[in-house]
Amino acid sequence: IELAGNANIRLNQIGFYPNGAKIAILTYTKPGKYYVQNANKKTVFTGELKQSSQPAFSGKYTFIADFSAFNIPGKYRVYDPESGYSYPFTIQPSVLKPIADASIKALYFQRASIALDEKYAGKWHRAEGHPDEKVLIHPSAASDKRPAGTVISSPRGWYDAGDYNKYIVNSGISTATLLSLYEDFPAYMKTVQLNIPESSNQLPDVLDEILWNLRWMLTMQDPNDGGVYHKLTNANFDKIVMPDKANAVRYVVQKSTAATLDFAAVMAQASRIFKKFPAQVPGLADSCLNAAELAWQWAIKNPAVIYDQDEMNTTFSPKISTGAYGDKYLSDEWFWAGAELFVATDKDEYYSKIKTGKNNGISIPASWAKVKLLGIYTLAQHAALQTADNPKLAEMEELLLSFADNLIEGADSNAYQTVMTKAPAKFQWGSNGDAANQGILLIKAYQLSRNKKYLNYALGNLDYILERNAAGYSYVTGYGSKTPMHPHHRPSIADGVKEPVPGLLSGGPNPGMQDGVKLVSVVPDEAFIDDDRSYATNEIAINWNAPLAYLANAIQALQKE
Ligand code: 9MR
Repeated sequence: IELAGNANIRLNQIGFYPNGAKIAILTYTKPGKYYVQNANKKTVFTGELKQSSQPAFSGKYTFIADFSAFNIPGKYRVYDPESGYSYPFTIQPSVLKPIADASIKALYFQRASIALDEKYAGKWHRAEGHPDEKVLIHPSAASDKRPAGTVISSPRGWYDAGDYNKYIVNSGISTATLLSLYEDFPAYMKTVQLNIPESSNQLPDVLDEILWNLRWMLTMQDPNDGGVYHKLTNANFDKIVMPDKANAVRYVVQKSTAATLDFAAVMAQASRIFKKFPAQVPGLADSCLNAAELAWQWAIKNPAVIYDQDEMNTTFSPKISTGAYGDKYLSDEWFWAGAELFVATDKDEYYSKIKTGKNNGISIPASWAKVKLLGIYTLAQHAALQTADNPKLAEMEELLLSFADNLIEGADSNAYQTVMTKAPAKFQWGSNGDAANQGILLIKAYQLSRNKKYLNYALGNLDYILERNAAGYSYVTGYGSKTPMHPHHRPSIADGVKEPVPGLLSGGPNPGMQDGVKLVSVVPDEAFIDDDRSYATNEIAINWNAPLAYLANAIQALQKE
């Protein structure tokens, strides 16, 4: 049955695990009772609304309906006379599995250099785009061995976002996040079937999907010196066309220290994981580790080569105007690469880079530009490597838990009852990615401590993403009653299919309006518009989908806890 509802009542539009927390937030009501009703409008649970102790960013207080105690599987809505009915939701085991799967499958839909067959892609099937077998060395990247105009082959990889370029820095954190998902939940991830072209082989599907990007990343290293090109890109963003119609000349541009260290970190982590699959991917783990160490050597010789696109454009042509991912602060990249290489090799040379600056300058959550936390995760999870001469490692676990404690402190008093909505939250470009990345920290804290409060707040941020939020959207395309229909995503706009490609996480609230599209509200957590021109709020990107995939799959793996 189709059940109508409205967004006056904000809740996870997909649903809840029987034994899990269940919270709805009411935005226009007054104190009183609320009801959970089944499809026949029969009341199955009655509760008392509780006013939030702090207002939302809008200044308005909300009312909280906590029906966690109700645990009978079925399809329901929350009802309150002032607000009407919520969108319908389901209570059942594995209720979030479809979205957990879809969040990884979304990366398949982002694949360059392959046709998406109907068998795997359904109505979103499309022709191959960007074979990337003839990519030019841009003048900014010229060297003796590879002068400008040299042709290299650099196929595969995931398109970064709504555009069709491939950027190493952003691929780095995205690939690492998915590798961590596998590494942290191997038993569950082995059961996840994604219906992708490699599904019948002997590798878990998530690793097959990762390989599509990892193999591309390997081609971005100059074998002559180990340096890694910052990105593979057109000179300018493509028009809104399907991938096969986007045929601009492609370049690899200048090598950068950030790209090279991110690459080193990912390859070291990948070597650890693929070592367990010698029969399926013979030699791959060794190739990854060699590539990582070679990259590190380049970085040692070139410790601070910043990718400054504006400055590059003053010297070289064609000028490049696509995403810059230009990070000026590299101590966190050094730390992350050092940590991954240390864990992979146990060599002092890497350890010496992580000895210093334990605690300062750590950005929570991690982001493409701030990756130190990724190194902390790895060190905390490999505490077995501790020796008398590296006492710092012993502190990593404590450090991680203290970050999680800071994050959850006071979160139950805000209007949406989530870590994400705790003041002074920054709703910046890709804020939904931040919500997911906070969730990862909380999941890691739960794994280390087994304290369920972290798991509950991680689930709270997933609920936030799936509509328990001020904008009233379930931000994952195709999952929920009110989801973005017009993401800034070239294939979704150009393919002639009404529904956007499914499983994509929209960037989310960001009052910045960097794209010039006027927003109805610039209240930080409401600053969102489902308009495909609004790339500052409604684009999709691999570095937002990857943490969603981590969070949703981790929650699904831990659903019985
Ligand atoms: O996610 C990136 C955000 O942190 C930056 O503020 C923004 C502007 O530089 O760029 C975002 O990344 C975009 C990239 O540059 C190009 N592809 C689309 C990305 C998502 O919008």
